[in-house]
Amino acid sequence: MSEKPRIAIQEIRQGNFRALARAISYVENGISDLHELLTEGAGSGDVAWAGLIGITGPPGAGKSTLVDALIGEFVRAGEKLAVLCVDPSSSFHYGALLGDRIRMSDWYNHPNVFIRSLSSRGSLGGLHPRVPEIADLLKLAGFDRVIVETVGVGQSEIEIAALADITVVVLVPEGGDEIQTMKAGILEIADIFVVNKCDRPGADLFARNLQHSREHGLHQVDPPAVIKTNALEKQGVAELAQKIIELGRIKQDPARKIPLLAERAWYMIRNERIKDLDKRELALRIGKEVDAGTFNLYRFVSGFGRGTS
Ligand SMILES: Nc1nc2c(ncn2[C@@H]2O[C@H](COP(=O)(O)OP(=O)(O)OP(=O)(O)O)[C@@H](O)[C@H]2O)c(=O)[nH]1
Ligand SMILES: [Mg+2]
Repeated sequence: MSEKPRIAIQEIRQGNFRALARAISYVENGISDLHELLTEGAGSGDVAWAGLIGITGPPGAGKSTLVDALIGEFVRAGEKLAVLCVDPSSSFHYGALLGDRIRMSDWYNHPNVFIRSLSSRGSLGGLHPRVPEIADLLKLAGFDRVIVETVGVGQSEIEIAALADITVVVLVPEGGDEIQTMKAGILEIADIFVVNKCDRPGADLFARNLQHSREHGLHQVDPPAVIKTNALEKQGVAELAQKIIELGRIKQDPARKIPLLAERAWYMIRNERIKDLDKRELALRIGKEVDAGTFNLYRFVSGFGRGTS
């Protein structure tokens, strides 16, 4: 059996982006995992890091433009930033297109900024199952914050909201109907609502309505902030960065962190348990039993659970 490729953590820590990109590919494609590295100590067990930021919202809301502007704020504050862009609907070609779009970022060649797109392969319409691990690798590599941009379709926004330390939902003034149809869970989980494209009519009213609905919503202890931005002109972006920094400090509190760590554990355990489940394989086995006239769904499932089928 060939050995798994080694993750060159020393080089990565020294800021070798090429080694980092390679390591992410290994993790993304399941060639290597970080378990050895991360179970050794400092790493995933580190409670006092609240730098995983999820940015989600409908297609075209201005998430990438906003992320670009946000990077500027954090870099000016002396931080190292990593950005992962996840496109749940990406076929191979669309994924490539997304990659090109990210490459147009102003920050692509900045030494303190690392930008990477991720496919959502194997994730049943949600996030790439290795996102928490990749975020931990980036943390280990010394990034102060990891921003994950997901388009708010499929399961990805629910998943990132559950996994991220801070969830930012980006909406636009025309998004009144979106609030009505927004997936259950997002309204409750969002830490910050951004009304982007506030140069467009209706932004003030929309922001006021959001403010109102959050005050009367099912909110946890802290109702989310509502911030208006014009990402193109970088208006409101400093305020957004400030809010993220402030919330990051609050969220380092271990008591607040435990439910989040439970979410991450659940996500990783679930993915580990289902990783060998393949629907085509199931169909083949079921087909054989149906042909033989012996098929019973419950017997099949319980037999499978015991690993005997
Ligand atoms: N008028 C206006 N246009 C904006 C603003 N922010 C972004 N845009 C434009 O909106 C379009 C979509 O912006 P993106 O940043 O690609 O949006 P996105 O949410 O990342 O899009 P997807 O990743 O495809 O879902 C682009 O043409 C931007 O130039 C804004 O504040 N005002
Ligand atoms: Mg985008």
